[in-house]
Amino acid sequence: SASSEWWKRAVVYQVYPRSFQDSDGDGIGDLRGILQRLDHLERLGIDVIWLSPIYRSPHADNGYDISDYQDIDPAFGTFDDFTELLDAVHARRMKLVMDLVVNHTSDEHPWFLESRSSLDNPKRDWYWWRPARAGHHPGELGAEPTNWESFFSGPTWTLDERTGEYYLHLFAKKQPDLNWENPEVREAVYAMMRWWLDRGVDGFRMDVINLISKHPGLPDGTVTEGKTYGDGFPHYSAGPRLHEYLQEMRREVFDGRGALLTVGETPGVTTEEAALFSDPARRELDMVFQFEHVSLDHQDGKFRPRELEPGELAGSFTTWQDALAQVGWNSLYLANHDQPRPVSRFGDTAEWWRESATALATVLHLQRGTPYVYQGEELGMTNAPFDQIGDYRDVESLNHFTDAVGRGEQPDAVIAGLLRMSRDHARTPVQWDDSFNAGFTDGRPWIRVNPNHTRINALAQYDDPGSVFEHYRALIELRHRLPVVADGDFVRLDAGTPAVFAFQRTLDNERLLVVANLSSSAVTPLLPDAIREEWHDARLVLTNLAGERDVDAALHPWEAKAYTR
Ligand code: ISL
Repeated sequence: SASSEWWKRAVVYQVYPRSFQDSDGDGIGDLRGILQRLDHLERLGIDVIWLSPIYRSPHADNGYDISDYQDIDPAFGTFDDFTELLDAVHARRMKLVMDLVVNHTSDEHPWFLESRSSLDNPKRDWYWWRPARAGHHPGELGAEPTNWESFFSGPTWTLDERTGEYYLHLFAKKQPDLNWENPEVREAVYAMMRWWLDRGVDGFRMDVINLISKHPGLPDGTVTEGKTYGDGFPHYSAGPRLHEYLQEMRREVFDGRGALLTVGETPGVTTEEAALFSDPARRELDMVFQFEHVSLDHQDGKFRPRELEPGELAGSFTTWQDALAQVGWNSLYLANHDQPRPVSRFGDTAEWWRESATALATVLHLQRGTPYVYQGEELGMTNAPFDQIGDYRDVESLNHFTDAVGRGEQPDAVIAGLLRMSRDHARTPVQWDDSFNAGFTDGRPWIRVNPNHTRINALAQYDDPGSVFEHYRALIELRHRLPVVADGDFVRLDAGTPAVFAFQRTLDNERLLVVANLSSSAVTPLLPDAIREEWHDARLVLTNLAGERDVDAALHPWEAKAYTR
């Protein structure tokens, strides 16, 4: 029903608490800091906050390694702080969605401590333990049970000396994978989820949820030339019981509860799978995050990226719009805490910073689906100029550096890759104003503040009608005001040049036309005659430049326009 699908009209804002706002001067963002900045979110007009993990954690992966699912990490505050934040968010008629990280726990979680304590511990089977490969001694080179490479470099298996067996970790050594085959694991996770919902949270963003079912037998992956490890992805993703688990979770956790949001993070998901996950009739998830558009520039791995060809980004968006047109629902995003800043990656920070940040936002937000804004994106924050390894904090970047340099790559070349693609670009503190440390902290920030905060910051953008912030605010307002933005059909239009992304949205008698130049050169779109006639003299509802108003006028670099009829 319409009310249960409230998220079709919603815009979600992701808060990465460590980098959002520090309230106590320890240099780490916290819950009271978020409370202090709720005005910013209300001003922007978002409906939902997705809060990255705040649970107790050793912070090997900034909280994506959880040692207690039902407690707040002291670095972020107390449970009372959390309750106060949740109440304040609700008082402003916003919702709060939590991050759910249940593919793995921390190796310091009591479940894992028990599991590793002996071969016959009742929780032994809660994780993936395997002996050394046949014919190998534990600890020997190549003795790992499979040849899979971890997301964060090196093997996915670590030997535990005490019992002489290996445990599986698709991510860091300190993130052992839970064994979802074991029904006790699933019941413990569901009970924990119900506990949070009972406390009033409004749903979950589910970390790497398509990795929870592994293919039994755990076969080796293919080793491509020049690589030490194999690609285990086909064997540990989208396993045979994945949909069964999600349907079970839906029954055990969500049935009979009110207006919640569930969004799965699903790296490598295909359009066909995404339709299955988000088909309401199948009762799994409301929507998933797909990764196609944020993988287009990966070439020889993510740290050796390539430039995109004109039109590639628009082409990928169109594929997903078309694929989920009848069944399922798209989530729309350019950024999150794992991705470089979109204006640096897809736009032009040299000459067209403001124009490209707003053009990219326009084509994203005016698609069909639920848009997600990542903190600082609404200010046009850029990648950080981190040219020394000491600037970096992220476990993925640091492991990659050690690994690549260990294999003989030049440190400078490895840094060049990090300068393009490190997750730390998303994790520099939010730039609130032009003061020392950008208003983020009175102390020493855990990661360097981007020096361009003197130019790019929230305070400078509020109430400036030409600012990136005001453009995001206008896009969000348009979605709330016009049903066609939220739910209209999407049809890509041929604009005669791949640099221009043009599309039409239709809902009953309401129509929206978007024409955007996603390049740093001026171009003249050549729209189909019928479209030009129909939209001649139409009402321009949104633009990022004071250019020509006609639908077929020449477009300035990164000019984006939206019309309604
Ligand atoms: O950024 C990536 C590495 O290149 C992605 O592959 C990322 O690891 C993947 O999308 C899973 O991300 C999620 O789970 C990770 C955590 O580090 C990420 O922050 C989280 O978003 C493990 O929990």
